[in-house]
Amino acid sequence: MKKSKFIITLVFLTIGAARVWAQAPKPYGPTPSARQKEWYDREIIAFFHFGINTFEDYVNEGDGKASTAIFNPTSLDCNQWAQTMKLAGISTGILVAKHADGFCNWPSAYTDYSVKNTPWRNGKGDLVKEFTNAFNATGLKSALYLGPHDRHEHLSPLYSIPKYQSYYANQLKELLTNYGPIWETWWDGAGADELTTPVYTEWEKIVRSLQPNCVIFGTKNSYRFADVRWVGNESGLAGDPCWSTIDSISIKDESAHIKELNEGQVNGNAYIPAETDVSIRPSWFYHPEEDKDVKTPQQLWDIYCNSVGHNSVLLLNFPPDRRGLIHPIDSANVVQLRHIIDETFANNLLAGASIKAKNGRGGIYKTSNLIDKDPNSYYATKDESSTDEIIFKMKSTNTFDCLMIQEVIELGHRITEWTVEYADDGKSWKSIPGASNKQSIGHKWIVRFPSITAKYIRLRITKGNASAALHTFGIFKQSSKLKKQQGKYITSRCNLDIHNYTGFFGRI
Ligand code: IPT
Repeated sequence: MKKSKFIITLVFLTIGAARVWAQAPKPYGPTPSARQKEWYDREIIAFFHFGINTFEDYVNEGDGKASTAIFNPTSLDCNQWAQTMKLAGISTGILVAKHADGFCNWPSAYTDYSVKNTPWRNGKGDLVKEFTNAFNATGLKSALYLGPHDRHEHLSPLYSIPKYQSYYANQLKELLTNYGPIWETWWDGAGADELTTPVYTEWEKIVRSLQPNCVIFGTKNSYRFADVRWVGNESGLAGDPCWSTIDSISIKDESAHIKELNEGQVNGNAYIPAETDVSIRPSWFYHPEEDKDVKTPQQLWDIYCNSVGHNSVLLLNFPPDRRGLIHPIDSANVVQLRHIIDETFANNLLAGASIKAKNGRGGIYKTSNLIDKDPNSYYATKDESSTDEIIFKMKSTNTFDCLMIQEVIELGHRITEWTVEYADDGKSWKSIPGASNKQSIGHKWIVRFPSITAKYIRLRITKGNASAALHTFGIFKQSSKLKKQQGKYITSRCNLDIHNYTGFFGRI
């Protein structure tokens, strides 16, 4: 063989060997669909409860009898909603098109109980249109809640009759045909026990044919069609652990399965991650007496860490007021949440650390991928290693009180037990409070703890279903803005609309 041929052959053999050696890990168990992946990447979704209840005194579930004459927002402006969400870094909004009272926020052709019989915009208004137009124009995604429970149409116990089923189906078609891309639809389980799976089977066909990318939030009898599940409470708390997998057959009797909804099941047969719905105020609809009870940025940060940071997506509700605007306290607090999130995670203190792993896969799956900011690169262990020990030696000693870790969700839940420790000398390891024997990771897991100062960090993966595949690992110092918040300080400063807000952080 000529020398040049030999060298070329050698090069090809080496490349081939490296490829085999560093082949991508194979997925394990149920994995997310493209829709679920897109949903996870949203992290926070805004919910908007607005309708005829807004104009009644302290009503959160209307009886369907309120007169349409009371619906008259004085300065409704969905651009203000969209701009606020943009400032808060929230990419998607779900508008309640029809709540349990049956009042339609759009001029449905199938009922008179709608905006067309109100004084608002002289009966010519269409809130769904204004909402979707404003969100689309701002580069945000629109989504709609069409409550299956309708106390105006419903002559109990007649949900089962074809008349109601086609009434709902027709409205679903209106909403999914006339308003551009709709990214999520919500089948609230509240009051919907009578609705059977065959009914949802027909409705699901409508969703899938008209809006193939639309994520279905399903509950109870619609559960088998669900892309995402209810988290089991309305307090902003996803479980610990919180697996994206769950046995789909076991959830029909919801009340008997609140724990499974909250925590998922480690080897569940279906991939149906939890969506955490919670209101920024005590109620879902606006009531002026709750202006003093808006969740503070600190409370919202807690909720973020317990939902997004527990492998869930946060669905945070904003109830627009009787003017049809998001109240300035709500706007200010959610924008400050965004500042807190961004400031906390801007600086991974492991950046620049030297990293040693025991069971690295090699090739492109290198340890430095854990601390780069590339969402496509990841670290992986060898196929035969479902455990690992990864030591980070920082350039200098750092103080931190938070850690964040992300798995490669397309490859399924792989890691099932992990622990993080610290040391000054790289030898005498101490556990980080709350970071021992953790279980699920999934899209994102966050742990907060009292401040620690150290130079070495050790991530131990102690059990797994398959080789580990991790996008990100980091330690952080929580935003200094959290400390500055004392009691009602934030809310007392923010009494202007978002347009004119010059509060705590200056003009935004
Ligand atoms: C609860 C429903 O039972 C559940 O299916 C889901 O839709 C959830 O609401 C959404 O928050 S009822 C509520 C009063 C706990």
